[in-house]
Amino acid sequence: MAKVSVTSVELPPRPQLFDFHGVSMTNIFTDNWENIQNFQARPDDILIATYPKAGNTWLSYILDLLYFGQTSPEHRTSLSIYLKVPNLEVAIPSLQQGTEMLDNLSTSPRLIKTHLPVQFIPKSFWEQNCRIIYMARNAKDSVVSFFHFERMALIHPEPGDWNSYLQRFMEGKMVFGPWHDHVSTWRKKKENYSKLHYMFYEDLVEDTGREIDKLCCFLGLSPSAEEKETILGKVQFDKMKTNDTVNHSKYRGMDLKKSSFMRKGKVGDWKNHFTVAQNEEFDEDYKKKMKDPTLQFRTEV
Ligand code: PPS
Repeated sequence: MAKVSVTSVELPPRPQLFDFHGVSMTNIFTDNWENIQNFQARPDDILIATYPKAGNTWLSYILDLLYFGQTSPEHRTSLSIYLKVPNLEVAIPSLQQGTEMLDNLSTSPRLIKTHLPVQFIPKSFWEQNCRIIYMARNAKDSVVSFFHFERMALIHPEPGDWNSYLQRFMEGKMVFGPWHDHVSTWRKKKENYSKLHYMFYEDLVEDTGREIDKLCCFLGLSPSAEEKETILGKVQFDKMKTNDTVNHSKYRGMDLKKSSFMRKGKVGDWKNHFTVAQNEEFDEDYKKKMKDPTLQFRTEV
């Protein structure tokens, strides 16, 4: 079947959540399951893993610039990030599936985006001992960002109103499952998998340069001071917001009248959404679910 571009594709109706091996998912991310599970990772592949809305696009763009910013041909800089860093699990009808895009990707290393919980990662990534970067974002800002995203992202379920959305987030009935399990089980994986760099969105906001240095250390890269300055300039929120290759503004699947992909990029926007009562209930629920004292999130910087 001829594949059309993501800027012109006719979209299916909004999908429904269903239970998939114990995790809420939609068919957009499970239809290609056999190919996902049999995906052949290469030793130099780099997996960029996050729960939805934790800054995957930001990290993907940083890595793309670190690896290919200096050397890539002119045409590459005008390619959308979803083509340069394909999403492993995505399978939108009539579009190329993530695994197919990755099989056709000619870069080395391949940069690969995923939101899958750790137990769903294809086994070849572990077998090939690939480098994996996991970025986590605090739960309150994650749910706010996810809510606005699902209002506009037509390949996601209808979010409903804010209060019911927040309840559903606490119940873990979100695409890719509960936030609490996602961030905790990925963190646990660090105990027996050394090639996992676990980082926080809040730290990247606080000091992007410092976090890029840590990333480079993990990846074995040593960009010049000038290269680093150039990258820092390009990955600022305001710069990315007006950059069509990363702001998803050309993607038909986003109803830009409802929100924007590069929405606020802040730590603490949850304060503009949570009522006092919602905040108390959320904190109570959080305490019951997040028992690991070594996994601490900042809700303001
Ligand atoms: S997705 O759709 O799940 O892949 O979204 P993801 O890219 O993981 O996360 C989107 C949120 O990341 C914010 N973002 C940034 N914040 C600060 N600085 C920069 N440069 C940046 N780039 C992306 C983006 O604005 C989304 O967060 P919210 O809170 O909605 O603004």
